[in-house]
Amino acid sequence: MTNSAPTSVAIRESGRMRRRQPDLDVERVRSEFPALRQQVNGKPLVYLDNAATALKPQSVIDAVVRAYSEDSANVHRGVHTLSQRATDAYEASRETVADFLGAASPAQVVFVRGTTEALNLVAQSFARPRLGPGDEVLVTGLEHHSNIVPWQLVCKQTGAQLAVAPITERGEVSIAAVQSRLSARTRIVAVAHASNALGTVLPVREICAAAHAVGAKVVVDGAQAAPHLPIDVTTIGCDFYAFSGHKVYGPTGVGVLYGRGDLLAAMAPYQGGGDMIESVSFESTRFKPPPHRFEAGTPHIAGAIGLAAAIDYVQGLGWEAMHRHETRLLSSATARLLGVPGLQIVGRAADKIGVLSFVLEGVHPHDLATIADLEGVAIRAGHHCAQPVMDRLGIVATARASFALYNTSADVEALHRAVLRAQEIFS
Ligand code: C6P
Repeated sequence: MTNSAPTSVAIRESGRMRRRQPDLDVERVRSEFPALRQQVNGKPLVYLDNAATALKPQSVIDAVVRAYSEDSANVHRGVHTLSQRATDAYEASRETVADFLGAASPAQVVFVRGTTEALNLVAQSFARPRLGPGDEVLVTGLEHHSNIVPWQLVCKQTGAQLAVAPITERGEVSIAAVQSRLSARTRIVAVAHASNALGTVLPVREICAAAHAVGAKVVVDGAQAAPHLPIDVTTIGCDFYAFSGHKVYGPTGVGVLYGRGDLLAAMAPYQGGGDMIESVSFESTRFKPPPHRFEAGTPHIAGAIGLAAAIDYVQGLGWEAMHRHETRLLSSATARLLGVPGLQIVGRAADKIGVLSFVLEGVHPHDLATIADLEGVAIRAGHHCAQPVMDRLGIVATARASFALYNTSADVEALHRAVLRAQEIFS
């Protein structure tokens, strides 16, 4: 594992001793991400599209290379040494993920392709057989399409209705808003832990408690929270939790569905195929217990191993130091951009991850992102797969800068310069 693990230092605060992690050694962190060593359009890369996907540290790249160059075999199938090594590494990755999520057992961790597949799995395997006319699935007004469309599909299949808890003008979802849409008809509540378009962090713990009080199950879309906040599914109290490997500095094509043990055990398989069965005959098939029941076919073995390396990497840096660093970047970028005439920040929640969405008068977000790219600054523009958020706020798109642990105040300055450059060109 390559990381910049800080050692704890004791600081005196408010008259009592408290353990505080030292600040991130950002220059050292940056040296561990090879993609940052390049120039884009003749300028040093300033990567601010982390909500779309994060760059990968060398330790993750090495773990994936090792998986293919040394332990390159299928899992759960061979008695030969390579297959056993691959199986051990794959199953050890499951344990790392279980620990990362605070899950009670690795059996509660299902490897999938990403958040999208995890949410579809819950919709089809858990919700579909349990929903019917008169039932409701509750989402919020700031969900990513991946946490809307699977529920629309299952509602259509079962006759259930989709209900929506509204967001405020600032982009917040209050517990009162959720409660106002909960009823005895609510069977599933599907909510983001953090919004990709606005950065809002939702009160998922309170939402779980309120949903459980009416007998509903809660599915949390953790795609944007997992890279930024320590996750503990037991404390949150959710029934399912989904996240993607590529947003937590891991490989693409791998992600995780956490499910409560009793719920996973009561669910039918999502897909059929090899490696998910105990026995097969033409008359009947017996399925393996979870999690393997939900992992039909050859899984993304190197991806799961790379994901475990990514988790080791972020855990080694420490959540408190990362969070403090990203919060500082968000605050300084917010202050800097608010000083630009005609610029409006979209999403002003009190509790946010490092996502800064904005619109600039007279400049389409796509033009702004194109001009930023010419300056070497990578940001995203568009509806961010959250069209209902745009509709609610009366806009079609935003430009979005999203921060990660390797970003610096120099990156914030480069963003600010790129915004001013776009304004100058279009004025
Ligand atoms: N958001 C973004 O630029 P996948 O594609 O399965 O890894 O993740 C889907 C997804 C689900 N929920 C949330 C909250 C997300 O942010 C995303 C992915 C990217 O914002 C790509 S659209």
